[in-house]
Amino acid sequence: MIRYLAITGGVGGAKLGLGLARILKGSELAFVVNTGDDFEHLGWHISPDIDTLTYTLSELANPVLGWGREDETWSFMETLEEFGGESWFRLGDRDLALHTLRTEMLRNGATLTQATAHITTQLGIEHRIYPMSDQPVRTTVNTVEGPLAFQHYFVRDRCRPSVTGFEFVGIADAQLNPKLEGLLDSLDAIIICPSNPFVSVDPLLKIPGVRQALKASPAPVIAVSPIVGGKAIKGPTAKMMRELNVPATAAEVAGHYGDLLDGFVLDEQDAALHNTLAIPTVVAQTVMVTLQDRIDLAQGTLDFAHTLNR
Ligand code: FO1
Repeated sequence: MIRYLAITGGVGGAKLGLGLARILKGSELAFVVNTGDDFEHLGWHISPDIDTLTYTLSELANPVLGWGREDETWSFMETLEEFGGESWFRLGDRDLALHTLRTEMLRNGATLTQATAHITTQLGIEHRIYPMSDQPVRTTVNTVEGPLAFQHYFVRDRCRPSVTGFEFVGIADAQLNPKLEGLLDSLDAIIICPSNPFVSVDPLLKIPGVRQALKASPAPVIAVSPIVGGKAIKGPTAKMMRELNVPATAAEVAGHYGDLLDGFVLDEQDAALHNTLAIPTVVAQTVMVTLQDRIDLAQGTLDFAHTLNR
């Protein structure tokens, strides 16, 4: 029976996801993944956060970038560039096989959940990866230069424009992945991995009824801080917080999730915040460099979860 649900977004979330997957069997742990970063590009349906987790769990991920595949070649991109095509979003030759397969399945009527299950099974992944919703939700980043589709903000413009807020287009008509509804009552813990709270986790939490459903689950909800010593390990979380005029601190991330949380995992660099928040905290090494770091943080998070009774 699935006892643990991990909520992930991009690269940071997938790192802890790998640690959890090394400890818990496929029958015990499932993942729910942000699809707000998804987009249609050059004719393909791209689901970057699902793919980052898929490649990470199947140990095919590019170890330097964190996204895409290792041992990648770029003939398609180079040739597209020669034609003057759009090449800001780097799609490797091997990676394109996945996007082609998924796009074809979706065109033939499969849901994103079905396409993801097929791909992850083919890659030998024993854990279930559930898109947060089968309905399209598309994150728009509002900036001082105007609204930008998420990948235009993140990849094309390298997170340069100053952020003023976020919109999740389609959210009002999205439903939580029905595969998750039956799970929530029997969970031992819900773990929010160290992903960007604004653009990786909020899209899930803003699906109508989801926040309430997670809160109503008997399982404690624990978040691992994506902010360490005032900085994001990867990505624009700290920059976004500064631009939104909130302090770029772990305490602010905990405050952002508010009463959803039953516990919060702080990094050693933020040990001074221990016992200063309204909820229980634990201090751990959250900066994951090695595989053992990922496993240790996963184990520490699970041990902490077991101490929290709702
Ligand atoms: N991230 C980049 O910074 N540059 C890219 O060219 C890029 C291409 C890409 C292709 C497939 C894929 O699954 C992910 C890709 N990513 C790229 C990562 C991705 O866009 C972001 O990490 C997430 O959307 C943020 O969580």
